[in-house]
Amino acid sequence: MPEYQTHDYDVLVIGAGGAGLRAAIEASANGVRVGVVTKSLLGKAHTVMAEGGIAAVMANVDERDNWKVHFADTMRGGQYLNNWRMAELHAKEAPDRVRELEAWGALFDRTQDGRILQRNFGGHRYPRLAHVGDRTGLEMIRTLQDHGIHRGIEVHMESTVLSLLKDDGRISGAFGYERERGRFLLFRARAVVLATGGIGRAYKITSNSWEYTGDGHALAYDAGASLMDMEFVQFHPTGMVWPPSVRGILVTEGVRGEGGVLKNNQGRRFMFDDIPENYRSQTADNEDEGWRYTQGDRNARRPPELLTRDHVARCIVREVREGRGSAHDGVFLDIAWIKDRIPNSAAHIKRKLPSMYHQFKQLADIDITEEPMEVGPTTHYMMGGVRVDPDTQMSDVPGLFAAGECAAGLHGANRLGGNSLSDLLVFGKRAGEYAAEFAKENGTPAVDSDEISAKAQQALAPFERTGENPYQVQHDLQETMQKLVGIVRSEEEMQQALITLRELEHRATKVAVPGNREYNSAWHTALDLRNLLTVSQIITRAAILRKESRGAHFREDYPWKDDATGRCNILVRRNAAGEMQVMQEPLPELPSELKQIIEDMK
Ligand code: MEZ
Repeated sequence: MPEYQTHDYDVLVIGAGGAGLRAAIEASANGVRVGVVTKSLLGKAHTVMAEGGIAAVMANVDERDNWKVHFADTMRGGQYLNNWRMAELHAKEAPDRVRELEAWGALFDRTQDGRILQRNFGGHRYPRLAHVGDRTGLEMIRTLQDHGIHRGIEVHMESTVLSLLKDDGRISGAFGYERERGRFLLFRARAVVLATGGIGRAYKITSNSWEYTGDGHALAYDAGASLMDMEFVQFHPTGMVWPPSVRGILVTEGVRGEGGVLKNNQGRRFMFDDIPENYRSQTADNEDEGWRYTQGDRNARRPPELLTRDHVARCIVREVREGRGSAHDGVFLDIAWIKDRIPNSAAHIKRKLPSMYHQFKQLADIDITEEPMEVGPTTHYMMGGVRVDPDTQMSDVPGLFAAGECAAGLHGANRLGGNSLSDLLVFGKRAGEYAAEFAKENGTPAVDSDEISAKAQQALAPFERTGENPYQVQHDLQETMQKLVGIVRSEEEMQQALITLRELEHRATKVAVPGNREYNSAWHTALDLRNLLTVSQIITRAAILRKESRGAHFREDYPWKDDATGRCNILVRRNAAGEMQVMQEPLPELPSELKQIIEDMK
């Protein structure tokens, strides 16, 4: 029987990005024993890729802003599939979470009179993103990490959870391994919070690093929880496209918030060519007005580059497909043009966007204060995830909570930039609080040692085989999802994807790894494949069922929004026979006072 180390906690948090750390801090503040497991090193999380800011109504730059506007913006951006209660809680609680972060030591850029500075972002009516240059996510992680460590939270770094454990229907812990020695770990816990982030590594071009293989999504699904809105994958419009080794790395929306514009190979600002009806009255129709908006003119309307991400990404795809793209299948993002508008523009750009300046200088030898950047869409964020109770963040499985990117509900069909950092603060806190409460109210569940032993044997199986290399299967999976279930989808291509995914699933059961258990990344990749394949299949099946185009989900064969069939959530869960069930669920009824807010904001 393989050996394993055992750790006991009241609340186990899986994932140490913003949501995981915020949940761990809150659970610990509620007086329970908390452990955090992170696949990577502490401080390395996709949270840092939310560079441009945290969306929260502080009204520091425009006093017309209030929670109702933020609520309405979020619902409209999500094409009204959002869980209204989560959107309401988020808009109301985000400002307090930002102030709390500041009290814990986060440094923000300031207004002239010393308040937290806020910038414009796509789909937000007023300047709303509290930021630190273009390193906001990094500052958030640094602050939460320091605060968490001070609270005495135990962290298991470079450790991966392979499965969740249950006792009589209720969560009882998790089983995994640590990467360095390959030793197995058993975590016994009264409550578990999933905060594992996204699924970006199911695609070839992504802003996500190697850790984001849909672990929380797949763990929850395997444990019997429902997943929701999985067809909605966000392709951020601007990732680097050149050189090939950096393709997909994020170029913050903050560039456009600071006045950057998108142009095709004819030098045309193509975003003026297609402005959706429901944003027309708020969108500038000429360059001058757009510029005045970014400079704080309250009578001006926002430039079309600040339309929602789903729309901007599709416009870029159109330019490339129709032959108006850049040499490397992207378009041009130009912030250097502001030198015609403001003095000392180079110093201004370096101050507002220091990371972007260095990123392009070092990785592409481009000086963004002088030349345009070449950019194109990159898989950035998963709107779908574990279906949770909006107040407590508990899933359908008692004792299993989820927060941040691996939970569904807040963002509906499309997330507004900046709403993820506020999401993980607001709902990370709530998940931690309610998980602690659950742990206090429920005794210690049992763990079955035979089950642990079987899981360990299964994890070691790739060492016993001779067969294919896991990297090849991973590569083919990423190619398949990128090509057949990407920004523009069709029934025929997605049915083809399902066939290929089944073949890949079969190949994954046969992969072999050489060497031993110590820091063996081929073994780690072999173990990640299962989650990647599960989430890819879920995304594809949900996307096939949604026969319309809405938000981030665009179907070439159903290019319109169909309110008669599309105003629903799509749920995916495993039935008792272990089969994947995909079904539509009506949206929760919106209370009349919130309906009125949306109407008033229109
Ligand atoms: O929320 C995000 O994804 C974000 C702030 C990203 C960015 O462009 O900076």
